Amino acid sequence: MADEFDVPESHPRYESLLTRHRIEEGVEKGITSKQGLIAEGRGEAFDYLLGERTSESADEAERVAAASLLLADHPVLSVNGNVAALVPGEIVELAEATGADIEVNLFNRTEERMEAIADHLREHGADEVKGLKADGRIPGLDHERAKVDADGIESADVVLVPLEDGDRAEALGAMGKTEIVIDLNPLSRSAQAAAVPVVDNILRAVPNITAHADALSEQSDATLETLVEEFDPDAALAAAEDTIRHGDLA
Ligand code: PTJ
Repeated sequence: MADEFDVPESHPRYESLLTRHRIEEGVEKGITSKQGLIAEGRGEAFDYLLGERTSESADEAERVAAASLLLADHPVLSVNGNVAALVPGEIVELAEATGADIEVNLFNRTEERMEAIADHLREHGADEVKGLKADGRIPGLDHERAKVDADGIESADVVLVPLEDGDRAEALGAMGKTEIVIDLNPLSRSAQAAAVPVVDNILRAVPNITAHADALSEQSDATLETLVEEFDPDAALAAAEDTIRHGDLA
């Protein structure tokens, strides 16, 4: 994908332009929904106000996200149309580093998009992609949005839900799952519902969670549990909101 993108890396808006290019291609390939373009624009505005970098508190949340995934009995990484367009290979690497399943789970679910995303993930190295059986349900949501795999998200104990709609993030939380949410808006209901809110661009967050997982892989469960227990999600959200409201954009 990126090879058809001819903006030089030295361009000051390189990352942002690459992101737009990937999302646009995602729409053209039938992976990303048109609403995904709007979501991308909203995310960019928050990223700009956050300084387009991983803050210290986001890095800490990413480390805790890695610890939660490593501790989980059945971790699942949920992939929607934006995630598939932006970080397909990086999601596969995170799944490998943490032993997680990958499941396609769409807000605007159609069988064509489900298949296109699963194929795209396989092209990027995924062995198994869940979500197509749809023999499980998230209680409290309407039919299409509630569809999950019984041996995937339905039976997961820890779920990574990046760029998620608030309703579904809350419904997954109500199922008793530990939710790790990646969302650039610290005020979104998804981020607020998360046990581990990661307020960072998914482009930076996913590879950084993988790097932390690799670094933590030899640690004892007790050490990982301490990291998770000491994490304060409200403090992480407050730090991000403070940067957005009072940060220095210079
Ligand atoms: O592919 P589907 O059908 O599952 O639909 C996916 C979208 C994203 C369209 C759907 O889930 C949706 O409408 O989401 P929202 O409610 O717009 O929420 C998306 C959130 O992701 C917003 O809070 C954005 O600020 C945030 N966001 C957008 N781009 C990024 C991001 N967060 C992290 N990294 C990004 N690159």
